[in-house]
Amino acid sequence: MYEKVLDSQKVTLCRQWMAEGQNILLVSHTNADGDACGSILGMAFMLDQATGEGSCVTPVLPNGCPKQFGWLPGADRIVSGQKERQRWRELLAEADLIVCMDMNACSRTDMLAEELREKRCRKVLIDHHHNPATEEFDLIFSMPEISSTCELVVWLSELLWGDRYMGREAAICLYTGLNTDTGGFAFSCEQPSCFEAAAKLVRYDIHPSEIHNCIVNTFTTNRMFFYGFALSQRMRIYPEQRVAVMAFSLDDQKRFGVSGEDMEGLVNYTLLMKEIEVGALLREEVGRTKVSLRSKYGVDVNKIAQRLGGGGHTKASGATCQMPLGDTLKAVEKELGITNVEPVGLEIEQ
Ligand SMILES: [Mn+2]
Repeated sequence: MYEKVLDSQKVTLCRQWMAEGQNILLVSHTNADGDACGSILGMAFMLDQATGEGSCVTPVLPNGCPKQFGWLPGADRIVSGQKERQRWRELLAEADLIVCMDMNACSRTDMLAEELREKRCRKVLIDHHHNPATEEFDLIFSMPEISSTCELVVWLSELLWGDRYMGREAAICLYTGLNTDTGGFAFSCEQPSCFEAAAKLVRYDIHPSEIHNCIVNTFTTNRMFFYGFALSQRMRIYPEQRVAVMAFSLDDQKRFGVSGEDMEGLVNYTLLMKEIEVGALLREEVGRTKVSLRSKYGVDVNKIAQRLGGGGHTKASGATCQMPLGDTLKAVEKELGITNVEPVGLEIEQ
């Protein structure tokens, strides 16, 4: 699969660098999702075997492994750049190979970005986001057309090492990224290769239903009550524009004791409405607002996110706006073609 895209000279070079690596760091983006966690851990399990005696492979996430993916095999190996600042600096100083995964630029690691950019050593990028920062890496495997970084790791590892180092633990991690980045094989999975990668992983004695339970069926009661509040009280629906927007203040979040992690996936609920094509979720943080965008038909929300200073994929993207919630809401609604329109209200017959 993808032999044509994954240039054999680049694959050979990558194999050589990985074999020569004594201290290898696998790094992904802040607020890691299933694909970020899955790709660095899946690759870590394979590199443990592919590297020589005495070499050290360390997965790193800027703000650690999110609680929701703490069950992944190897999650306890992940170093949090933020919480373990000193350890990160030591690891970085020692590193002779850095593999950045599921991120297109060092800036995606926020507080680690500058140190990462300035570090001089071999740097490889394995990713599926648009517009990779080509000047920041020595070797780039960038495939925006592929479902997930985890799928890319499945095919790249096959070219690197055959099936030699694939095993159950790596397969669980990689399947998780495939599952989450496609919303449970619902979008970004138009290519047969996505299912072929899943089929390949399932051969390693992994159980999709168990993984599904770990990924999806995990709500706390508070989170469930918050979703009820979000859908009934905080969703603005614009049928004419085929858009729905949810916005949450810091107070809303405090009231239910929920964090950004708890809102993971909430934006997708907007698209459950037949008439809605584009959904947005705004979450206020101190001094800034995070925006998530989703689209189910032809609208390219990556372009919209880019105009807001962010990016991502055609059907799923995001941005961080350095503005309070109200101003961000105005900016987002303007980008979505909503100006001077009243949202549809909840109509309940008394
Ligand atoms: Mn991804």
